[in-house]
Amino acid sequence: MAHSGPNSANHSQSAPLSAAKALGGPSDPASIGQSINGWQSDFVEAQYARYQADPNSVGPEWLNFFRGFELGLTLETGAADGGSTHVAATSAVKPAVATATTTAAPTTFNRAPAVVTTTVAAPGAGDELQRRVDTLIQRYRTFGHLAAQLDPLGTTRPFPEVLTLEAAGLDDSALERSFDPGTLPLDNPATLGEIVSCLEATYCGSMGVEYAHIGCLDRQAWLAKRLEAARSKPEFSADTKRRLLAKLLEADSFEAFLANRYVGKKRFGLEGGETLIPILDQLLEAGPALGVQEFMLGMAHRGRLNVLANIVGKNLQQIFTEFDEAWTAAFAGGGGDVKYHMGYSNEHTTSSGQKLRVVLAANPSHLEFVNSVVLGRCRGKQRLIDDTERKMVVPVIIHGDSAFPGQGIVAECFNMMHLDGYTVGGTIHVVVNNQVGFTTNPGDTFAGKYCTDLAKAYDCPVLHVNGDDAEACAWASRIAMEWRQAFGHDIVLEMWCYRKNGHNETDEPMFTQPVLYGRVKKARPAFRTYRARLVAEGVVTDAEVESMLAARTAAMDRAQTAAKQQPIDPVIDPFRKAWTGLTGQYSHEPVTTKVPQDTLETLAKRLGNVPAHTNLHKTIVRTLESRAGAIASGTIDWATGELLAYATLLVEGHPIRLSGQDVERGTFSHRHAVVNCQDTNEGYCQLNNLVESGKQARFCVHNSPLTENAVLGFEYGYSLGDPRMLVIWEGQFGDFANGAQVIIDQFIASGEAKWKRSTGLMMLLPHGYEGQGPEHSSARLERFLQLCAHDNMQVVYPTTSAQVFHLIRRQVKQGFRKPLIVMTPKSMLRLEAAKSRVEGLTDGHFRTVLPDPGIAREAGDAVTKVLFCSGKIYHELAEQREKSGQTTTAVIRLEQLFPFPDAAVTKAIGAYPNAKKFVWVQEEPRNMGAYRFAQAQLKELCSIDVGYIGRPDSASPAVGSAKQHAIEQDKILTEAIGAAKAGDGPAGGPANKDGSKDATKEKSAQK
Ligand SMILES: Cc1ncc(C[n+]2csc(CCOP(=O)(O)OP(=O)(O)O)c2C)c(N)n1
Repeated sequence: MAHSGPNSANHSQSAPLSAAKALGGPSDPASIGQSINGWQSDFVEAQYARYQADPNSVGPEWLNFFRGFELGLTLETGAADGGSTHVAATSAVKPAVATATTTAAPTTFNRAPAVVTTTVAAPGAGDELQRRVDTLIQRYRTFGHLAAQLDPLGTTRPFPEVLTLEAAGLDDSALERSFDPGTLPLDNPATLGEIVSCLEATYCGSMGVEYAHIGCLDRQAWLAKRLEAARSKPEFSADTKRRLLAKLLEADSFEAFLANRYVGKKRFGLEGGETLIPILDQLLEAGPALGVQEFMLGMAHRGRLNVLANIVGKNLQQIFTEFDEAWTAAFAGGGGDVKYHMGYSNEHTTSSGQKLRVVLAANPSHLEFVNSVVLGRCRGKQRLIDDTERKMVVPVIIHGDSAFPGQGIVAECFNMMHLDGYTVGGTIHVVVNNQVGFTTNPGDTFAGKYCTDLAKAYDCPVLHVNGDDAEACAWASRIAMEWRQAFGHDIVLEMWCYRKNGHNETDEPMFTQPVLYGRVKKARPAFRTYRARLVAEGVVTDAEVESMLAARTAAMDRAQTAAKQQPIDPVIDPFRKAWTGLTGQYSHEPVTTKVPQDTLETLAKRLGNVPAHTNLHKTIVRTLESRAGAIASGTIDWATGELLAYATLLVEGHPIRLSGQDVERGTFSHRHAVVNCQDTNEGYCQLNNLVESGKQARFCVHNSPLTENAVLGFEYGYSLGDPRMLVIWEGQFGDFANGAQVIIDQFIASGEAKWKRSTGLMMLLPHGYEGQGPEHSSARLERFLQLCAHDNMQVVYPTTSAQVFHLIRRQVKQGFRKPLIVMTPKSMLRLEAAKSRVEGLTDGHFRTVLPDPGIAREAGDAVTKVLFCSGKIYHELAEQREKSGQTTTAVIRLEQLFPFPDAAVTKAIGAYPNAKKFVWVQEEPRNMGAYRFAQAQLKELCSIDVGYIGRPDSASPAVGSAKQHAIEQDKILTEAIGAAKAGDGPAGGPANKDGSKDATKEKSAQK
């Protein structure tokens, strides 16, 4: 037998060390025991030398480790044991891809049998045979899933060559010989025949498990133990079996009822995948004993109504009300959504009487985008109930086999699994693999063996299970639940099933999948299969099942009749529980947000605190000193205004979460909410050290991973989970937000209209034309404005630090929750004119419209032209006017663009009775920015016709050349105000009411 041992060309002295590190490295010392924890290369090499001389001279852990390592080497070289590493499995659903695939070499840390071998054959020959048996055992643990019987449609995959006796250097003659079975739950010695049948039963039945990729031996062993002890098929009690049958019956009869009573109506039925219901039910059954108080579910349309009815417990009368379309629009403010997108929540009682909450998040059609929303919502809920171990609120996400590998947000969410600011303690993923996506075959959907392959990159076990075997599915479900609670790590359960009908009930699948559907037509529903099995086992009688069926159908019948007589609002009132006392009703009524000066003074000093024994960068020290002295100086810059808003809210008991890329420092280096020690790099957050600990709420600030999509979804979800926390997402530059456009369109802008779900999420989007090119100028204000209707969100573009102070505080203090979209500054962060006097914070409130501070009240009659604008350009217009000596043009700022402040606008122009000309001025191109929106609103609500000054229509937001930008900007200002007088220096113009002054431009500090 060819042997690729340590002496082969593939072996190098440093290999064991790198393999040992692959076990988890220094951060995962538990993986192989104390002696390896140090990961000293000399030590590992010395152990290996001893092992080479005499395998029994090293301890059992090292023995196992090196044996696994060498096995990996042999498989990598493809010459192991005279066998082949070619796995000739042919997937039933991916013939083109899987036929004669060469398996990737297993990782070098696959666990070898943990018990030291005692030879039962003659010395020498016996050792060698035992080694081959060990190899075989390891191969079943690694590749057994390839031989598992997963397809309920009966397609089989050829038995993989790698699992044959011959490939391991054995043959039938060894079947009666005795060997050490290692950690297999068999007597020692056991015959090879017993070993093989144990392995076949465990790894090649209705469940195939992938876990050899997991980089932690303890976790591999945990799974092996559970799977092997039960041979992947535990003996369920008669009660459990009856429950599984009852859940299948509910799932089956629900679809049958709908198919019968609502012929031709789209419902995206679960037929073919009904075992999803017992799978989810088993999670609910097992959860409470493992500490779960709430399951937070996310899923797409397929089978959603069934889950709502039979897992979440949505009232059948409500569901039938939706089918009958018997509700009025008032049931769901703004028009609602189709029934298979709606969310629900309910209390659930397990068979043993334990209570828990089950929530299904509302979901748009966009597959998988709900995932991060579910995670964020879980995290918010975990914080609310102080679930620090993250075991009480558990996310369960149900995926489709096409969507899971296809949608990038799935990978983004896996990546967040163990990040400090985003972990939820593990997610249970259930992939409903119905072997088709709309009309697309698996071979066109994913590359690789399974649609779930992505999960392996994140060390998740993958349990592939045949949906026709309810008990195997139930067992997989329990393992998933236990794993998640034991390790706080994601796990994937892939249920192989089929889709009985077309993509929806009106679709014809025979157009595109005639062969598959030939088999589907002959398939027996899982309920009937399991029913027959339990009747044969004597667990139930046919008569009992018939009466269960009759009772269920009668209940649905009653609910349908009742729904016709008395339609029930299908949407539950969202302002309950954590949302009690809040509303979704916007109001322009000013909110009290001012703060007394002595409070501001104390907090500013705390914000400027240089922590003892922390060596800070000298620029940071200067920044902090200036913060500490801000109130005394009387002038508040943007960063201090923002931080004082946070600080005042925190000491008033309002927690805040700020997340996004580089938010701790701030992209433009203005915030420094966390300062780092120059010696240790340790971060210190003044906002969490404002007063004695326990007397302030927490400021949770997290630099996010580099995704807009998943993180914005997460923060949106968080804001649903905890409405009293101010949840803020900041874009690096505003235009990066379009990487999360689905979250903005499908959830933030329309979630309230579709699902009655309010959110107080705040988005900070750096915006402004400063010559930085097309990609760093625009937060696409126009897109947000286009989404505005029915007071669905607040869109603002504040121009002073006092305004941002009040704005942030208003978002928490107002009695309603609406998303807040803020165009935020870059260069304006350091603009003198954008600074406010302290009185701007100790007095006043956020003002939706700012009148012109440069035109005295008594000079209003002289004004003949009024410019309307929003944001940064105001300061440039004011500066230009100062330089030009203009006195007949007033500039009115719309600090809030939506909900449109028409009354405030009307009041502001009242100061200029002789104004004849009204113009909207902006720096964005005409087809962008606020112009078209503001023009329509001014016309409709204020009866003002405005002209336009700004950049002409453009396909790209801005030019690439800074010089060209400056020429364009100057043209706008000259057109709006007139030319500046030659030789004018920087302006030091009149102060706003909040104390800010006219412009002196400063350069952006953006790095
Ligand atoms: C992001 C997104 N793209 C496209 C679609 C249209 N669509 C709806 S279902 C579907 C197929 C999904 O297949 P799969 O994930 O296997 O789930 P199944 O429908 O088979 O349950 C597609 C492409 C969608 N809903 N969302």
